[in-house]
Amino acid sequence: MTGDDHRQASEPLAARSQPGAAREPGSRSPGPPAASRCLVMGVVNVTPDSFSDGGTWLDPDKAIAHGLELTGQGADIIDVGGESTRPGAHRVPMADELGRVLPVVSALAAAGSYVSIDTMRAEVASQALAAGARMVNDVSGGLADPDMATVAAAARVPYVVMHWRGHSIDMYGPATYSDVVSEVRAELSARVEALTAAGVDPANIIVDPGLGFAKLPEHNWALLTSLAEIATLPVRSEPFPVLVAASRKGFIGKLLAGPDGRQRSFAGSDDATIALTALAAAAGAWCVRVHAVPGNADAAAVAARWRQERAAGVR
Ligand code: PMM
Repeated sequence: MTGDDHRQASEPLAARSQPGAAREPGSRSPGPPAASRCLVMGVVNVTPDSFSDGGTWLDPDKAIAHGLELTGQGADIIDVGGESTRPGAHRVPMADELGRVLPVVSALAAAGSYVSIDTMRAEVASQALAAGARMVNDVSGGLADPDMATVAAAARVPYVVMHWRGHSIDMYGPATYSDVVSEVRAELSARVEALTAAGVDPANIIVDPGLGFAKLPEHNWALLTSLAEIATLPVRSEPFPVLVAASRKGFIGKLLAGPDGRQRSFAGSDDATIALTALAAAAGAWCVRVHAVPGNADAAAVAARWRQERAAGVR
């Protein structure tokens, strides 16, 4: 890898000259941002109660500064959310969600960050896109709000369709599967079919297995080791880009529990998240959604070099 390659690999999308990066906010050409490596999405939760960072970035100035810091650390995309989806969470009134995310989205977009809006509400997505967001991340895959498909279709922006079985108030009730990989694939495929029938361009769809959402640890591990199958859905033969959002989730903390059985802390799970980023990126993930950017950006660069070598030298 040359010095130029390395700079390219570690430069944030917002500053890079390639298809996704070159896209101006208004241009709305189909397809998610492209890169020669797995992209890194930095999380800005503007919430009082998200599971790992709730309350830390609720103040808009702090959230904006954090988003800029993540961009400076190499995040390609900044995912701004105003509603926690931690297990047991209640819905947040829409006015609160809008009040949390809009100032942060506007400021980060104006500063040149590539902003994704993490919401299940069509109206929030619509207002965030008008404020400069360039991508929609919907953990419900269009199920929570029937108008989301219309907004995503009209906006013609990249749209993350996550596998979801219901609101977080009952996170684990629906976590029953006889074959988690084939059931998640079938349910994601049905969502993609419904969304494309409603006008969403399939070229804009990114799929996400929804780690932790109606999933027990064994389900998460099965899905993580089946990313190629998640990408290739029954609905079409060409693979979809896959987003992996494992960062700090409880199944990592459980894996790393100490001899006393106490689960590893959220921030104490960051090194294991980096390990998962390397594995997911080497397996072809399109993007990882993470709280701590630098180590994950390095892992994505390592995996890109790994993939390049593997593709060049089948020896
Ligand atoms: N998880 C959370 C929030 N947003 N978006 C996608 N696409 N996939 C996820 O798994 C996902 C998400 C919850 O985690 P957080 O509290 O760390 O934001």
